[in-house]
Amino acid sequence: MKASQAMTHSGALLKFQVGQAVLRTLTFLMVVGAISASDQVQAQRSKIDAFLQRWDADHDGTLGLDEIKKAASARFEELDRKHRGTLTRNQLAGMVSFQQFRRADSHKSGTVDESEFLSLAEKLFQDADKDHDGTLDGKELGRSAGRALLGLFAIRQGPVI
Ligand SMILES: [Ca+2]
Ligand SMILES: [Ca+2]
Repeated sequence: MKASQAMTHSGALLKFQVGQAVLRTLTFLMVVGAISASDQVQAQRSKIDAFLQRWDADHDGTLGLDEIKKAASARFEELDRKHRGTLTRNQLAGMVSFQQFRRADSHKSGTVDESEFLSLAEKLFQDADKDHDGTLDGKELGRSAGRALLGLFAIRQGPVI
């Protein structure tokens, strides 16, 4: 074998080996990605279940508007640590979008009071109630509109901050 041929050969072999290593790494990352995605779905599921169980006062396995309003009222009080009766946009950061906040702030005071917060929860409840039966089941809570509602309670997909 000539020197140049040997070089080409080892170059090709090196490329092949690098290719194999990259492939292995990609496969590994894909597997890890799939596992963590299903972990996240699992974590999300158990958060929804925990939320459902906590607020399902009549134990029918779903959340009605009155149950959501109770949860929202408790959430408002939890967030309003200084008992001002209002929440600023900063206090709701990461839970509601800017647009949601503006829409919720019907008095245009720059803050959201408890009745405005409950109206927002009611609106999100209605958006999430896809079959319009007046209650939210686990499936409806897991959809994007359901997750928007759960966002008020800081229960959302992905890491909770
Ligand atoms: Ca219920
Ligand atoms: Ca429903």
